[in-house]
Amino acid sequence: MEQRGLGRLRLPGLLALLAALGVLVVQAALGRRRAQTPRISASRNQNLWPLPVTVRTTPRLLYLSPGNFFFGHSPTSKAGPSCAVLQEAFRRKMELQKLEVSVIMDPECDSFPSITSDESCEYLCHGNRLFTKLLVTDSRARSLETFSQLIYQHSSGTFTANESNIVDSPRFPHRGILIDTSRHFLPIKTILKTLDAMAFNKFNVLHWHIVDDQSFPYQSITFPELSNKGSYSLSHVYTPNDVRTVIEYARFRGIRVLPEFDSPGHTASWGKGQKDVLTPCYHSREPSGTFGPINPILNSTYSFLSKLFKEISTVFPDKFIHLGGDEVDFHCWYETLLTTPLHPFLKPLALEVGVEVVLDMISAMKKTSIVWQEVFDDEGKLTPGTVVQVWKKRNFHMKLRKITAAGFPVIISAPWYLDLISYGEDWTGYYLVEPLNFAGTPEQKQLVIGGEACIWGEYVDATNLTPRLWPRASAVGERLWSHQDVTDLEDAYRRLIRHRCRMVGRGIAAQPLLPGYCEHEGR
Ligand code: CP6
Repeated sequence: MEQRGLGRLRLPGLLALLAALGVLVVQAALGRRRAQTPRISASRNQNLWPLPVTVRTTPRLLYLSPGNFFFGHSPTSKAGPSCAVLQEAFRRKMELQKLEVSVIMDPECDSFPSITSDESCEYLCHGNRLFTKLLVTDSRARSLETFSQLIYQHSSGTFTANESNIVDSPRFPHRGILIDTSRHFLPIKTILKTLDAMAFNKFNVLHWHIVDDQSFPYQSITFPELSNKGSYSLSHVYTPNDVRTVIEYARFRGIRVLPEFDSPGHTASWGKGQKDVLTPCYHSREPSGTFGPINPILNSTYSFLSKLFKEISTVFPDKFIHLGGDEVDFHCWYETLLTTPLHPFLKPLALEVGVEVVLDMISAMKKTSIVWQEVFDDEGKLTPGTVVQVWKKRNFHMKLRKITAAGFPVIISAPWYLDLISYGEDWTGYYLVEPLNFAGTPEQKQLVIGGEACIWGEYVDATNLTPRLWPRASAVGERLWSHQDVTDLEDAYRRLIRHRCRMVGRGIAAQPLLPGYCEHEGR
Protein backbone atom coordinates (compact mmCIF):
# COMPACT_ATOMS: atom_id res chain seq x y z
CA MET A 1 0.00 0.00 0.00
CA GLU A 2 0.81 3.40 -0.13
CA GLN A 3 1.91 5.80 2.41
CA ARG A 4 2.28 9.27 1.20
CA GLY A 5 1.12 12.79 1.65
CA LEU A 6 4.72 13.24 1.07
CA GLY A 7 5.87 14.63 -2.13
CA ARG A 8 5.13 13.36 -5.51
CA LEU A 9 5.14 9.78 -6.48
CA ARG A 10 7.93 9.21 -8.92
CA LEU A 11 6.94 5.81 -10.18
CA PRO A 12 6.60 7.02 -13.77
CA GLY A 13 10.20 8.17 -13.59
CA LEU A 14 11.28 4.75 -12.44
CA LEU A 15 9.26 3.07 -15.14
CA ALA A 16 10.83 5.26 -17.78
CA LEU A 17 14.27 4.40 -16.49
CA LEU A 18 13.49 0.73 -16.41
CA ALA A 19 12.04 0.84 -19.89
CA ALA A 20 15.15 2.60 -21.09
CA LEU A 21 17.14 -0.26 -19.70
CA GLY A 22 14.82 -2.76 -21.28
CA VAL A 23 13.99 -4.46 -18.05
CA LEU A 24 10.80 -5.94 -19.38
CA VAL A 25 10.41 -8.53 -16.71
CA VAL A 26 10.26 -5.81 -14.17
CA GLN A 27 7.62 -3.92 -16.05
CA ALA A 28 5.55 -7.03 -16.16
CA ALA A 29 5.94 -7.41 -12.44
CA LEU A 30 4.89 -3.83 -11.93
CA GLY A 31 1.86 -4.27 -14.13
CA ARG A 32 0.78 -7.23 -12.13
CA ARG A 33 1.20 -5.40 -8.93
CA ARG A 34 -0.75 -2.39 -10.05
CA ALA A 35 -3.65 -4.59 -11.10
CA GLN A 36 -3.98 -5.89 -7.59
CA THR A 37 -6.23 -4.21 -5.13
CA PRO A 38 -4.03 -2.94 -2.40
CA ARG A 39 -5.14 -4.45 0.85
CA ILE A 40 -2.94 -3.34 3.45
CA SER A 41 -2.06 -2.44 6.42
CA ALA A 42 -0.05 0.45 7.55
CA SER A 43 1.43 -2.31 9.67
CA ARG A 44 3.79 -3.19 6.83
CA ASN A 45 5.53 0.09 7.40
CA GLN A 46 5.84 -0.34 11.11
CA ASN A 47 9.42 -1.40 10.70
CA LEU A 48 10.70 1.56 8.74
CA TRP A 49 12.83 4.33 10.26
CA PRO A 50 13.20 6.99 9.03
CA LEU A 51 9.95 6.89 7.08
CA PRO A 52 10.49 7.00 3.30
CA VAL A 53 8.68 9.37 0.96
CA THR A 54 6.51 6.74 -0.66
CA VAL A 55 6.09 3.13 0.31
CA ARG A 56 4.05 0.78 -1.81
CA THR A 57 3.84 -2.83 -0.88
CA THR A 58 1.71 -5.60 -2.28
CA PRO A 59 0.40 -8.59 -0.35
CA ARG A 60 2.71 -10.75 -2.44
CA LEU A 61 5.29 -12.29 -0.16
CA LEU A 62 8.85 -13.00 -1.08
CA TYR A 63 10.49 -15.70 0.98
CA LEU A 64 14.15 -15.40 1.55
CA SER A 65 15.88 -18.60 2.47
CA PRO A 66 19.25 -18.32 4.18
CA GLY A 67 20.49 -21.49 2.47
CA ASN A 68 20.54 -20.22 -1.07
CA PHE A 69 20.72 -16.51 -0.52
CA PHE A 70 23.21 -14.32 -2.26
CA PHE A 71 23.67 -10.78 -3.45
CA GLY A 72 24.68 -10.25 -7.01
CA HIS A 73 24.82 -7.55 -9.62
CA SER A 74 22.22 -7.70 -12.33
CA PRO A 75 23.62 -7.82 -15.88
CA THR A 76 21.94 -4.47 -16.55
CA SER A 77 23.42 -2.81 -13.50
CA LYS A 78 25.58 0.24 -13.99
CA ALA A 79 27.64 -0.93 -11.03
CA GLY A 80 29.51 -4.18 -10.77
CA PRO A 81 31.69 -6.09 -8.33
CA SER A 82 34.30 -3.36 -8.64
CA CYS A 83 31.94 -1.00 -6.82
CA ALA A 84 33.49 -1.48 -3.41
CA VAL A 85 30.89 0.51 -1.50
CA LEU A 86 28.09 -1.75 -2.72
CA GLN A 87 30.12 -4.91 -2.42
CA GLU A 88 30.77 -4.14 1.23
CA ALA A 89 27.13 -3.22 1.80
CA PHE A 90 26.10 -6.61 0.41
CA ARG A 91 28.44 -8.28 2.82
CA ARG A 92 26.98 -6.36 5.77
CA LYS A 93 23.44 -7.25 4.79
CA MET A 94 24.21 -10.95 4.26
CA GLU A 95 22.16 -11.66 7.35
CA LEU A 96 19.28 -11.19 4.93
CA GLN A 97 18.83 -13.48 1.93
CA LYS A 98 18.91 -13.83 -1.85
CA LEU A 99 18.96 -10.88 -4.04
CA GLU A 100 20.06 -9.46 -7.31
CA VAL A 101 20.87 -5.80 -7.25
CA SER A 102 20.77 -3.45 -10.16
CA VAL A 103 21.98 0.10 -9.84
CA ILE A 104 20.27 2.26 -12.42
CA MET A 105 21.98 5.53 -11.73
CA ASP A 106 25.55 6.51 -12.35
CA PRO A 107 27.25 4.91 -9.42
CA GLU A 108 29.37 6.94 -7.03
CA CYS A 109 31.32 3.93 -5.95
CA ASP A 110 34.70 5.06 -4.82
CA SER A 111 34.47 8.78 -4.38
CA PHE A 112 33.94 10.37 -1.01
CA PRO A 113 30.36 11.33 -0.25
CA SER A 114 29.70 15.07 -0.42
CA ILE A 115 26.97 17.56 0.40
CA THR A 116 25.86 17.33 -3.23
CA SER A 117 25.77 13.53 -3.40
CA ASP A 118 22.44 12.37 -4.75
CA GLU A 119 20.92 10.37 -1.94
CA SER A 120 17.55 9.82 -3.52
CA CYS A 121 16.64 6.22 -3.96
CA GLU A 122 13.92 4.38 -5.74
CA TYR A 123 13.81 0.74 -5.20
CA LEU A 124 11.76 -2.08 -6.40
CA CYS A 125 11.80 -5.44 -4.73
CA HIS A 126 10.07 -8.21 -6.59
CA GLY A 127 10.57 -11.82 -7.52
CA ASN A 128 9.32 -15.28 -6.86
CA ARG A 129 9.95 -18.00 -4.35
CA LEU A 130 13.39 -18.68 -5.65
CA PHE A 131 14.67 -15.38 -6.77
CA THR A 132 14.37 -11.89 -5.44
CA LYS A 133 15.29 -8.88 -7.47
CA LEU A 134 16.03 -5.56 -5.97
CA LEU A 135 16.42 -2.62 -8.29
CA VAL A 136 18.00 0.32 -6.59
CA THR A 137 19.04 3.68 -7.88
CA ASP A 138 21.58 4.62 -5.27
CA SER A 139 25.06 3.28 -4.99
CA ARG A 140 25.43 4.40 -1.37
CA ALA A 141 23.30 1.48 -0.30
CA ARG A 142 20.71 3.56 1.56
CA SER A 143 18.06 1.50 -0.17
CA LEU A 144 19.68 -1.68 1.09
CA GLU A 145 19.17 -0.33 4.59
CA THR A 146 15.51 0.34 3.81
CA PHE A 147 15.17 -3.10 2.26
CA SER A 148 16.72 -4.75 5.31
CA GLN A 149 14.13 -2.97 7.45
CA LEU A 150 11.30 -4.43 5.39
CA ILE A 151 12.32 -7.99 6.12
CA TYR A 152 10.52 -9.70 8.93
CA GLN A 153 10.26 -13.20 10.25
CA HIS A 154 7.07 -14.87 9.14
CA SER A 155 5.20 -16.94 11.74
CA SER A 156 6.71 -20.03 10.08
CA GLY A 157 10.13 -18.60 10.88
CA THR A 158 10.91 -17.79 7.24
CA PHE A 159 12.42 -14.44 6.46
CA THR A 160 9.92 -12.56 4.39
CA ALA A 161 9.52 -9.29 2.54
CA ASN A 162 6.50 -8.00 0.74
CA GLU A 163 6.92 -7.16 -2.88
CA SER A 164 7.48 -3.44 -2.71
CA ASN A 165 8.41 -0.23 -4.37
CA ILE A 166 9.90 2.57 -2.34
CA VAL A 167 10.67 6.05 -3.52
CA ASP A 168 12.75 8.04 -1.15
CA SER A 169 15.00 11.03 -0.71
CA PRO A 170 16.21 13.04 2.26
CA ARG A 171 14.59 16.33 3.19
CA PHE A 172 17.94 17.90 4.19
CA PRO A 173 21.39 17.12 2.78
CA HIS A 174 23.32 17.61 6.06
CA ARG A 175 22.27 15.15 8.79
CA GLY A 176 24.94 14.93 11.42
CA ILE A 177 26.01 13.58 14.78
CA LEU A 178 28.56 15.59 16.78
CA ILE A 179 30.93 13.58 18.93
CA ASP A 180 33.45 15.15 21.32
CA THR A 181 36.71 13.27 21.77
CA SER A 182 38.46 15.89 23.88
CA ARG A 183 36.51 15.78 27.14
CA HIS A 184 36.72 11.99 26.98
CA PHE A 185 38.71 9.91 24.54
CA LEU A 186 36.50 7.62 22.49
CA PRO A 187 38.22 4.45 21.28
CA ILE A 188 38.19 3.89 17.52
CA LYS A 189 35.88 0.93 17.87
CA THR A 190 33.31 3.11 19.65
CA ILE A 191 33.48 5.63 16.82
CA LEU A 192 33.04 2.87 14.22
CA LYS A 193 30.06 1.52 16.14
CA THR A 194 28.58 5.01 16.07
CA LEU A 195 29.05 5.08 12.28
CA ASP A 196 27.16 1.77 12.03
CA ALA A 197 24.28 3.18 14.03
CA MET A 198 24.35 6.37 11.96
CA ALA A 199 23.97 4.34 8.76
CA PHE A 200 21.00 2.47 10.28
CA ASN A 201 19.39 5.90 10.79
CA LYS A 202 20.50 7.41 7.45
CA PHE A 203 22.74 10.05 9.03
CA ASN A 204 25.46 11.24 6.66
CA VAL A 205 27.84 13.50 8.61
CA LEU A 206 30.10 12.64 11.54
CA HIS A 207 31.01 16.01 13.04
CA TRP A 208 34.20 15.16 14.88
CA HIS A 209 34.85 17.74 17.59
CA ILE A 210 38.24 16.21 17.96
CA VAL A 211 40.11 18.63 20.27
CA ASP A 212 39.14 21.15 22.94
CA ASP A 213 40.41 22.67 26.22
CA GLN A 214 40.76 19.36 28.04
CA SER A 215 42.84 17.32 25.59
CA PHE A 216 44.35 17.27 22.12
CA PRO A 217 44.13 13.65 20.95
CA TYR A 218 44.68 14.41 17.24
CA GLN A 219 48.20 13.33 16.30
CA SER A 220 49.41 15.99 13.92
CA ILE A 221 52.06 15.09 11.37
CA THR A 222 53.35 18.66 11.26
CA PHE A 223 53.10 19.37 15.00
CA PRO A 224 53.45 16.08 16.88
CA GLU A 225 54.02 17.93 20.17
CA LEU A 226 50.37 19.02 20.18
CA SER A 227 49.22 15.51 21.08
CA ASN A 228 52.48 14.44 22.72
CA LYS A 229 51.91 17.13 25.34
CA GLY A 230 48.23 17.91 24.94
CA SER A 231 46.59 14.47 24.97
CA TYR A 232 45.48 12.81 28.21
CA SER A 233 48.21 10.22 27.66
CA LEU A 234 50.21 8.82 24.78
CA SER A 235 47.62 6.11 24.32
CA HIS A 236 44.76 8.61 24.20
CA VAL A 237 45.71 9.64 20.70
CA TYR A 238 44.28 9.29 17.19
CA THR A 239 47.14 8.41 14.86
CA PRO A 240 46.99 9.27 11.15
CA ASN A 241 46.12 5.63 10.62
CA ASP A 242 43.20 5.80 13.10
CA VAL A 243 41.87 8.88 11.36
CA ARG A 244 42.07 7.14 7.97
CA THR A 245 40.25 4.14 9.41
CA VAL A 246 37.38 6.34 10.57
CA ILE A 247 37.17 8.22 7.25
CA GLU A 248 37.23 5.01 5.24
CA TYR A 249 34.66 3.22 7.41
CA ALA A 250 32.44 6.27 7.11
CA ARG A 251 32.86 6.45 3.33
CA PHE A 252 31.61 2.90 2.98
CA ARG A 253 28.45 3.99 4.75
CA GLY A 254 27.90 7.18 2.77
CA ILE A 255 29.02 9.27 5.75
CA ARG A 256 31.23 12.35 5.57
CA VAL A 257 33.72 13.10 8.32
CA LEU A 258 33.65 16.78 9.24
CA PRO A 259 36.64 17.73 11.41
CA GLU A 260 36.30 20.54 13.95
CA PHE A 261 39.40 22.28 15.29
CA ASP A 262 37.68 24.76 17.55
CA SER A 263 39.48 28.09 17.94
CA PRO A 264 40.27 30.71 19.11
CA GLY A 265 38.48 29.69 22.34
CA HIS A 266 38.38 26.13 23.68
CA THR A 267 42.10 25.77 22.94
CA ALA A 268 43.73 25.35 26.40
CA SER A 269 45.20 21.97 25.42
CA TRP A 270 46.90 23.50 22.35
CA GLY A 271 49.12 25.57 24.62
CA LYS A 272 50.85 22.53 26.10
CA GLY A 273 52.60 21.51 22.90
CA GLN A 274 52.82 24.78 21.00
CA LYS A 275 54.74 27.68 22.50
CA ASP A 276 53.17 31.15 22.45
CA VAL A 277 50.00 30.00 20.73
CA LEU A 278 47.77 31.20 23.58
CA THR A 279 47.26 34.73 24.84
CA PRO A 280 48.84 35.32 28.26
CA CYS A 281 46.20 36.98 30.41
CA TYR A 282 47.00 40.11 32.37
CA HIS A 283 45.55 41.47 35.52
CA SER A 284 46.19 45.13 36.35
CA ARG A 285 48.87 45.13 33.67
CA GLU A 286 50.71 42.16 35.23
CA PRO A 287 50.73 38.68 33.67
CA SER A 288 48.31 36.61 35.73
CA GLY A 289 49.90 33.30 34.81
CA THR A 290 46.76 32.10 33.05
CA PHE A 291 46.14 31.84 29.34
CA GLY A 292 43.23 32.87 27.18
CA PRO A 293 42.26 32.16 23.58
CA ILE A 294 44.67 31.83 20.65
CA ASN A 295 47.01 34.83 20.57
CA PRO A 296 45.78 37.05 17.73
CA ILE A 297 48.59 39.59 17.73
CA LEU A 298 51.58 37.39 16.90
CA ASN A 299 52.53 36.52 13.33
CA SER A 300 53.71 33.14 14.57
CA THR A 301 50.07 32.31 15.40
CA TYR A 302 49.00 32.70 11.82
CA SER A 303 51.87 30.73 10.34
CA PHE A 304 51.13 27.95 12.85
CA LEU A 305 47.40 27.96 12.04
CA SER A 306 48.10 28.03 8.34
CA LYS A 307 50.33 24.93 8.55
CA LEU A 308 47.93 23.12 10.86
CA PHE A 309 44.89 23.77 8.68
CA LYS A 310 46.88 22.89 5.57
CA GLU A 311 47.50 19.48 7.11
CA ILE A 312 43.88 19.11 8.20
CA SER A 313 42.66 20.01 4.74
CA THR A 314 44.62 17.14 3.26
CA VAL A 315 44.04 14.56 6.00
CA PHE A 316 40.25 15.07 5.91
CA PRO A 317 38.91 14.84 2.36
CA ASP A 318 35.61 16.58 3.10
CA LYS A 319 34.94 19.94 1.45
CA PHE A 320 34.08 21.45 4.85
CA ILE A 321 36.24 22.29 7.86
CA HIS A 322 34.63 23.39 11.13
CA LEU A 323 36.55 26.25 12.73
CA GLY A 324 34.52 26.52 15.92
CA GLY A 325 34.59 30.09 17.19
CA ASP A 326 32.15 29.55 20.07
CA GLU A 327 32.33 30.84 23.64
CA VAL A 328 35.45 32.97 23.25
CA ASP A 329 36.45 34.66 26.47
CA PHE A 330 37.28 38.18 25.31
CA HIS A 331 38.36 39.53 28.72
CA CYS A 332 41.86 38.17 28.45
CA TRP A 333 42.23 39.59 24.95
CA TYR A 334 41.13 43.07 25.97
CA GLU A 335 43.37 43.15 29.03
CA THR A 336 46.37 41.94 27.07
CA LEU A 337 45.83 44.34 24.22
CA LEU A 338 45.78 47.24 26.68
CA THR A 339 49.39 46.41 27.54
CA THR A 340 50.61 47.14 24.03
CA PRO A 341 51.20 50.70 22.86
CA LEU A 342 49.54 49.88 19.56
CA HIS A 343 46.31 48.84 21.16
CA PRO A 344 43.97 51.26 19.37
CA PHE A 345 44.94 49.59 16.08
CA LEU A 346 45.44 46.08 17.29
CA LYS A 347 42.09 45.70 18.95
CA PRO A 348 40.02 45.71 15.79
CA LEU A 349 42.75 43.81 14.02
CA ALA A 350 42.75 41.05 16.55
CA LEU A 351 39.04 40.65 16.90
CA GLU A 352 37.89 40.97 13.35
CA VAL A 353 40.80 40.48 11.03
CA GLY A 354 41.92 37.43 13.01
CA VAL A 355 38.76 35.58 12.07
CA GLU A 356 38.95 36.84 8.51
CA VAL A 357 42.54 35.72 8.12
CA VAL A 358 41.65 32.17 9.09
CA LEU A 359 38.53 32.14 6.90
CA ASP A 360 40.66 33.34 3.97
CA MET A 361 43.22 30.62 4.65
CA ILE A 362 40.50 28.00 4.43
CA SER A 363 39.09 29.47 1.21
CA ALA A 364 42.59 29.47 -0.29
CA MET A 365 42.72 25.74 0.49
CA LYS A 366 39.51 25.33 -1.54
CA LYS A 367 37.56 24.33 1.51
CA THR A 368 34.37 25.76 2.97
CA SER A 369 34.34 26.93 6.58
CA ILE A 370 31.68 26.15 9.16
CA VAL A 371 31.55 28.28 12.31
CA TRP A 372 29.43 28.39 15.47
CA GLN A 373 26.83 31.15 15.60
CA GLU A 374 28.89 33.58 17.70
CA VAL A 375 31.15 34.23 14.74
CA PHE A 376 28.14 35.54 12.84
CA ASP A 377 27.01 37.57 15.87
CA ASP A 378 30.42 39.10 16.58
CA GLU A 379 31.84 39.66 13.15
CA GLY A 380 29.13 40.26 10.62
CA LYS A 381 31.92 40.13 8.04
CA LEU A 382 31.90 36.49 7.16
CA THR A 383 33.17 35.19 3.84
CA PRO A 384 30.12 34.46 1.67
CA GLY A 385 29.26 30.79 1.70
CA THR A 386 30.52 30.25 5.26
CA VAL A 387 28.10 27.92 7.01
CA VAL A 388 26.82 29.02 10.43
CA GLN A 389 25.85 26.42 13.01
CA VAL A 390 23.19 27.51 15.50
CA TRP A 391 23.56 25.94 18.94
CA LYS A 392 21.95 28.36 21.41
CA LYS A 393 18.44 27.25 22.15
CA ARG A 394 17.01 30.62 23.15
CA ASN A 395 15.21 32.23 20.22
CA PHE A 396 16.92 29.98 17.77
CA HIS A 397 14.21 30.41 15.15
CA MET A 398 14.86 34.17 15.25
CA LYS A 399 18.56 33.48 14.80
CA LEU A 400 17.81 31.27 11.80
CA ARG A 401 15.82 34.10 10.29
CA LYS A 402 18.69 36.59 10.74
CA ILE A 403 21.46 34.35 9.49
CA THR A 404 19.55 33.25 6.41
CA ALA A 405 18.42 36.84 5.75
CA ALA A 406 22.13 37.71 5.58
CA GLY A 407 22.47 34.95 2.99
CA PHE A 408 24.46 32.36 4.96
CA PRO A 409 23.71 28.64 4.94
CA VAL A 410 22.86 27.21 8.38
CA ILE A 411 23.05 23.97 10.31
CA ILE A 412 20.69 23.59 13.26
CA SER A 413 21.69 21.91 16.47
CA ALA A 414 20.08 24.18 19.09
CA PRO A 415 17.13 21.87 19.86
CA TRP A 416 19.18 18.68 19.67
CA TYR A 417 21.68 18.68 22.54
CA LEU A 418 21.52 15.03 23.45
CA ASP A 419 24.08 15.39 26.23
CA LEU A 420 21.38 17.24 28.22
CA ILE A 421 19.35 14.49 29.82
CA SER A 422 16.25 14.31 31.95
CA TYR A 423 13.83 11.69 33.19
CA GLY A 424 11.29 10.56 30.63
CA GLU A 425 10.63 10.31 26.94
CA ASP A 426 12.51 13.36 25.74
CA TRP A 427 12.87 12.12 22.15
CA THR A 428 9.38 13.43 21.35
CA GLY A 429 10.67 16.95 21.96
CA TYR A 430 13.49 16.43 19.45
CA TYR A 431 11.08 14.78 17.06
CA LEU A 432 8.51 17.55 16.98
CA VAL A 433 10.92 20.39 16.22
CA GLU A 434 10.13 21.91 12.83
CA PRO A 435 13.43 23.28 11.46
CA LEU A 436 11.83 25.64 8.96
CA ASN A 437 9.35 27.15 11.39
CA PHE A 438 10.73 30.68 11.14
CA ALA A 439 9.64 33.77 9.23
CA GLY A 440 11.52 33.91 5.97
CA THR A 441 11.34 33.63 2.22
CA PRO A 442 11.62 30.31 0.39
CA GLU A 443 15.19 31.33 -0.49
CA GLN A 444 15.95 31.72 3.21
CA LYS A 445 14.50 28.30 4.02
CA GLN A 446 16.59 26.82 1.24
CA LEU A 447 19.67 27.96 3.17
CA VAL A 448 18.91 25.53 6.01
CA ILE A 449 21.10 22.66 4.88
CA GLY A 450 20.25 20.43 7.82
CA GLY A 451 21.01 19.74 11.43
CA GLU A 452 23.07 17.84 13.93
CA ALA A 453 22.39 15.97 17.13
CA CYS A 454 25.23 16.81 19.54
CA ILE A 455 26.57 14.53 22.24
CA TRP A 456 29.13 16.68 24.06
CA GLY A 457 31.61 14.66 26.04
CA GLU A 458 31.90 16.16 29.53
CA TYR A 459 29.86 13.30 31.02
CA VAL A 460 30.08 10.85 28.14
CA ASP A 461 32.69 8.24 27.29
CA ALA A 462 32.69 4.78 25.69
CA THR A 463 30.57 3.39 28.57
CA ASN A 464 27.50 5.53 27.98
CA LEU A 465 27.81 7.10 24.52
CA THR A 466 25.71 4.56 22.65
CA PRO A 467 22.69 4.36 24.98
CA ARG A 468 22.69 8.13 25.41
CA LEU A 469 22.71 8.68 21.65
CA TRP A 470 20.32 5.97 20.50
CA PRO A 471 17.45 5.95 19.95
CA ARG A 472 17.22 9.64 20.94
CA ALA A 473 19.25 10.68 17.90
CA SER A 474 16.97 8.54 15.73
CA ALA A 475 14.25 11.12 16.38
CA VAL A 476 16.51 13.78 14.88
CA GLY A 477 17.39 11.41 12.04
CA GLU A 478 13.76 11.08 10.98
CA ARG A 479 13.12 14.81 11.34
CA LEU A 480 16.00 15.53 8.96
CA TRP A 481 15.25 12.73 6.49
CA SER A 482 11.46 12.39 6.28
CA HIS A 483 8.81 14.75 5.01
CA GLN A 484 7.75 17.69 7.13
CA ASP A 485 4.28 16.15 7.60
CA VAL A 486 5.63 13.03 9.27
CA THR A 487 4.71 14.13 12.79
CA ASP A 488 2.28 11.46 14.02
CA LEU A 489 3.68 10.59 17.44
CA GLU A 490 1.65 7.44 17.86
CA ASP A 491 2.95 6.07 14.58
CA ALA A 492 6.46 7.22 15.43
CA TYR A 493 6.30 5.41 18.79
CA ARG A 494 5.30 2.18 17.09
CA ARG A 495 8.05 2.38 14.51
CA LEU A 496 10.75 3.67 16.84
CA ILE A 497 10.17 0.94 19.42
CA ARG A 498 10.77 -1.65 16.69
CA HIS A 499 13.67 0.28 15.23
CA ARG A 500 15.30 0.43 18.65
CA CYS A 501 14.90 -3.32 19.12
CA ARG A 502 16.38 -3.83 15.66
CA MET A 503 19.38 -1.69 16.60
CA VAL A 504 19.86 -3.75 19.77
CA GLY A 505 19.65 -6.91 17.67
CA ARG A 506 22.38 -5.50 15.45
CA GLY A 507 24.68 -4.84 18.37
CA ILE A 508 23.88 -1.20 19.16
CA ALA A 509 23.14 -0.83 22.87
CA ALA A 510 20.27 1.63 22.34
CA GLN A 511 18.36 2.48 25.50
CA PRO A 512 14.65 1.61 25.85
CA LEU A 513 11.96 4.18 25.04
CA LEU A 514 9.48 3.03 27.66
CA PRO A 515 8.49 -0.11 29.61
CA GLY A 516 8.24 -3.09 27.27
CA TYR A 517 10.30 -5.78 25.59
CA CYS A 518 11.98 -6.79 22.34
CA GLU A 519 11.01 -9.94 20.45
CA HIS A 520 14.58 -11.16 20.27
CA GLU A 521 14.96 -11.16 24.05
CA GLY A 522 14.15 -13.99 26.39
CA ARG A 523 15.73 -17.38 26.71
N1 CP6 B 1 32.06 22.70 24.11
C1 CP6 B 1 32.25 23.51 23.08
C2 CP6 B 1 30.84 22.62 24.71
C3 CP6 B 1 29.76 23.40 24.24
C4 CP6 B 1 30.02 24.23 23.14
N2 CP6 B 1 31.26 24.28 22.60
C5 CP6 B 1 28.44 23.33 24.89
C6 CP6 B 1 27.80 24.45 25.39
C7 CP6 B 1 26.57 24.36 26.02
C8 CP6 B 1 25.99 23.14 26.20
C9 CP6 B 1 26.61 22.00 25.72
C10 CP6 B 1 27.82 22.10 25.07
N3 CP6 B 1 30.71 21.76 25.74
N4 CP6 B 1 33.45 23.58 22.50
C11 CP6 B 1 28.99 25.06 22.52
C12 CP6 B 1 28.92 24.93 21.06
CL1 CP6 B 1 24.46 23.01 27.00
